[in-house]
Amino acid sequence: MGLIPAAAPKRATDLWYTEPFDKGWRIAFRIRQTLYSGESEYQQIDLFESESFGKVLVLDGMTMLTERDECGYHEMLVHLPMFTHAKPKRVLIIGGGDGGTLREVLRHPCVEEAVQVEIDSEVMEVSRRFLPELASGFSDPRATVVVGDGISYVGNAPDGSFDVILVDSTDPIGPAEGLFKKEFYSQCRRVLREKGVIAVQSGSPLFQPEVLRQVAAIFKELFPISCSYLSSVPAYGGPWSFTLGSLGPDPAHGPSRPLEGLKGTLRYYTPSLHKAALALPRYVEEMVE
Ligand code: AG3
Repeated sequence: MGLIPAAAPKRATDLWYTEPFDKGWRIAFRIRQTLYSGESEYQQIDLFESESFGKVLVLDGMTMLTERDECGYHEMLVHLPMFTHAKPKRVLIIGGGDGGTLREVLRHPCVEEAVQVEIDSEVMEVSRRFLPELASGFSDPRATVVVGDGISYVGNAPDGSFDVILVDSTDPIGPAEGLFKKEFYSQCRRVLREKGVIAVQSGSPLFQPEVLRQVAAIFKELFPISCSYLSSVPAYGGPWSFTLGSLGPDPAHGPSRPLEGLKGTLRYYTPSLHKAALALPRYVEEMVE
């Protein structure tokens, strides 16, 4: 016979993490449990278990991934360029400390070596500890992990030493700023082998249109073939853009090889989506033409 209110709160606290994408719009996740919070030499690292999107990794207050929708980001950053190339053997990953990009690269049996250059070893450690499914590639014998600055690594790398380069960076503020500049991309072009392909994350077309505009314009200058494409990542506010540059193969032709033979199961990328992702909404097309 108690007078318990119908909407009695189940817990005393109701914690939410929010990322403001602009002055009037933010994305929020209900936190079930905080798993890690610490400051590295480069940035603030937070990781929590959310109510409905699995674990969420946050760097400097910006959502990097959720377990539920990271496939929309990692599979599209990786498989579109990897299947555009006929047979990528040596792959360079800049950033991507959580390991998701490396995991996707290593699904391709033709890859002989994947070199990952990440500036913040603490992000990799946090991922190994709390996101083992994403970090699985770190222990693959084909993976070489370099803790260091991606810009100087590429600057010092020999001409024509990689088939595919993937840039999995944070937003262009803080440690990742230089990864969006023309000097860096032209060094990347130098380091690509003949018929090499590069793909980079180029920001939200909704909230960072100037990032996409700038990257697309630089790629157009530097690469004989270039294009931007979209994926859908709810944790980043909907559409997310990637920009690809190619010294030979045309991504518009779709995957160069059958998907059979790829290790594990994909959740997002398909051959039809490879082509479809290149079709842009009018407002995005206008940004990149
Ligand atoms: N890196 C790019 C995500 C940037 C998201 N930006 C934001 N939430 N403001 C993702 C890293 C995953 N490997």
